[in-house]
Amino acid sequence: MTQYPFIPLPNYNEYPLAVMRQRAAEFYADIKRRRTVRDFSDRPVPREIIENCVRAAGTAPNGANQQPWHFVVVSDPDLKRQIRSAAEAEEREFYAQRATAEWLADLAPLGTDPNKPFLETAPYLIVIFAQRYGLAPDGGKRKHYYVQESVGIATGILITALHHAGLATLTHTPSPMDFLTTILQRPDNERPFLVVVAGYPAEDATVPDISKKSLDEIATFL
Ligand code: IYR
Repeated sequence: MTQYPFIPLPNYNEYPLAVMRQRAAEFYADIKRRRTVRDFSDRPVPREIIENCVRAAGTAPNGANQQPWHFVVVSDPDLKRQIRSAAEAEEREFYAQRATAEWLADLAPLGTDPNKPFLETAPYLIVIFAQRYGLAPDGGKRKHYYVQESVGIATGILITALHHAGLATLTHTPSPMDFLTTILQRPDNERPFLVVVAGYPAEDATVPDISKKSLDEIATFL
């Protein structure tokens, strides 16, 4: 394979230090308002907003620029109903049998349960698929690298973009989630990674009163 042509770094913005300080502080202040929301409104959200958030996710750094992700944006009520029904069946099994006592005890403070009405209420379910391998033009398999890392970063950017646009999100991880492959008819090289539920929060939405670890707890500067 020949190397790509190299070009001068396009569109880099260097900010004066005072501006950089302010931008870092403002971004932190804004992103710390993000909360995982479980009560959604059914108010519609224009599709172009979601499109730009998905475009933002697609800029994520990733292994060998293979971009090993696919985003299925579900707004169709019948598909949402099917996803809710299958997810709730898995979750009932999870809460009743599969989860260990330790896991249930760790989840108890969050008040989650097998009922997932938001899967029908919210206007969008963005189902993120990880491409375990790619398909070459001749149909052969093309190895993908750092798939989990790449798709995880893209998902983080997606959630940040949705928050920045003014939407509420929920990261939902039904387990197992093979039903998403079937319902959404995805090819064999893809595995469901995570569901990001997006929309307006319900007017009476509540969230648990939890806090994040401090900088000292999460970071070491050497
Ligand atoms: N997937 C289940 C259980 C669940 C697990 C974790 I770890 C959470 O942070 C939240 C929920 C559910 O969606 O209820």
